[in-house]
Amino acid sequence: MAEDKKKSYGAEQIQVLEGLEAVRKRPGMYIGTTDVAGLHHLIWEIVDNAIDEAMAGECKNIVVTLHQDGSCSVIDDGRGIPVETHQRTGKSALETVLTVLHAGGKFGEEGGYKVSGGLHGVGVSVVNALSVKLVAKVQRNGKIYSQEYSRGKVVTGVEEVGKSTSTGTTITFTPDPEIFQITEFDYDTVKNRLRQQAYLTKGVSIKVLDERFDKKYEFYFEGGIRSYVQHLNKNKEIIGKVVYIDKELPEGNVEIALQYSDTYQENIFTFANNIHTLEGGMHLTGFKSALTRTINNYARKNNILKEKEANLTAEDVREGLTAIISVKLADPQFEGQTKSKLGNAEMRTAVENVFYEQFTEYLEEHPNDGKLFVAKCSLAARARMAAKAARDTVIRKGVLEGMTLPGKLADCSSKDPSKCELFIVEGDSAGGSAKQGRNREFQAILPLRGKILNVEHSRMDKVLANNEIKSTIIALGVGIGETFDVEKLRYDRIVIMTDADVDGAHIRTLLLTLFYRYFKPLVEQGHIYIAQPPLYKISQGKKTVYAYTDDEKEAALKDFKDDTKVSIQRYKGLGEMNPDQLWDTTMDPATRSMMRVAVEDAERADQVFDTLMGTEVPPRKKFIQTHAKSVKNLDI
Ligand code: 0RA
Repeated sequence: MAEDKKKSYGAEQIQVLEGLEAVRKRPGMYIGTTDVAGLHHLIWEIVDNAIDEAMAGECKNIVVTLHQDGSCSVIDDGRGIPVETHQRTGKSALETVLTVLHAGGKFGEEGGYKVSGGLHGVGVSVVNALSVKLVAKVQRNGKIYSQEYSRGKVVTGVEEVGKSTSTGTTITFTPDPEIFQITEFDYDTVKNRLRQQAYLTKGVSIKVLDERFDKKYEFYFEGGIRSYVQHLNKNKEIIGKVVYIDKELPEGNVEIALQYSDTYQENIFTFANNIHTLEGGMHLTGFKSALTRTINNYARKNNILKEKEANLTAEDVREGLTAIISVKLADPQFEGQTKSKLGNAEMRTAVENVFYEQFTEYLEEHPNDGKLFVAKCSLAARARMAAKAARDTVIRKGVLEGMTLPGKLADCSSKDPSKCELFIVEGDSAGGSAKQGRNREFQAILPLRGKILNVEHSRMDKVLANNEIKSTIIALGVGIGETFDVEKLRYDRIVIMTDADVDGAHIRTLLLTLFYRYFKPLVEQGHIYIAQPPLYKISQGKKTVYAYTDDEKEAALKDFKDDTKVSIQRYKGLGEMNPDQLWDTTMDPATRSMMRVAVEDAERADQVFDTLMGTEVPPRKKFIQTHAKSVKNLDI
């Protein structure tokens, strides 16, 4: 018996070591990637554990600090990770949480649903395995305990280091440079994620402090996802109030907030256990069908929709709708290409039934809003029919089908899309330089004249009637709307090349809006890039260097000896560069740098577009003034 116990105890320890060793061998399996996205997963994992405490009603404050020395700490005022001996492992619960895969925070807990966060709940032990140093400090039982680890291995036992009347956990970790290519945390990435988490967890304060750059921010949303919807709609002309539903069911918790605005696009964001389900899933399906059913029933019952009129379609009732759907359930199944589609079928019926019932009740109790919503949807229906007629005419006339490449496109000679690039260039003069400077084998140039149409405020028939957009679509080869086919893309890389000024930033945003709204897969699959032309040419005698930022310019000036004259040329536009210079600095794959556009956060994209494109002028002006200087801030 004693022998048996010993054996299994030994086996446990071996399993623990093997477990964390597996994480270090194949980190990608646990945190997705070891690039900057994977790096930030470490923070999300710990924050998610703290949020679990908040959702259990045990934690009110979370503070994430990015320290000077490259470490990050996450402080919460939850119950504190237990330090008592854990039965199964014979170790303290703290050590178990930090060394056993998937031990998470929820073992031994009764009732309620396990809400796993992070990359689907890989656990704090993964963070420990991938940190060159991790210190866990726990306030609990009137005491302060501390334990240190390195690369998942115990450095010190659980030590009592002081007394405390409060409770909570502080995890401070330094990502391991042997694992991560980049070990520097990004303040904006952290801030955006924390904002989202704060919306999803009402009543909890989440702070981010950046000691490296002396920045800080605090998020606290009493209204939860209701505030989220208000935030998303803040620059829009709203229609009616925010409708809010929060219901606890046997299948889990269903929380929905929605509001209409006078825009044409729909913005629905769904979450399961606080994880953004980008690919949607059962909760979204249930919501959509209940929305259509509720509005049609209400419109018929109140005779706003006449007997002879057709039902409003699912698209009609979603036009101009902003909605957040957040469900929490015991055993979430994540499916799909990026494991971000909720597969639990019981959630479809749960959301559908609850939303149908409660939204119907809302409409009956708020007849004014009811009428406004139906009017908006009916308008969408009429516009849809008119737009379809117009679009059919446009398409019938062969606008896109003829597929004659636009005259101003200087195409490349290779016909292998995987090798080809399309530079979309602002203005004819820069277009001319680009045409002469390019490698015509695989680089095609499409010059655009002046501004393209703002697609945010136009329906597809208008979009298709715009010449600059038409040329772009034909050059891409992918079609649009129902005829869109990403397989037909003629270039693997589509590079937006605009001047480094406010107009350039505007044109770039218009193009990004076009791609985001009508060709989203191109953005999702990473086909869209932004060229990075230099800001300065600095020469002395025969020596020339290009500077892409002001810092680089300063550094270059220091490098030159100051006996002969140094000339600095500030490029105001691409047109000022001759073809060779444009090739050397911006187009040559061997030396250029380009920024790949990623839809990391559709919400932020929408914010950027709304701010830049929205009809309200003051916020737009402000945005351009604060961000026009720095290209990198305009990422969508
Ligand atoms: C295990 C059990 C309990 C809480 C936690 C772990 C916990 C984990 C983390 C990670 C970061 N902050 C955390 N806070 C708590 C339940 C504790 C109890 O029942 O008293």
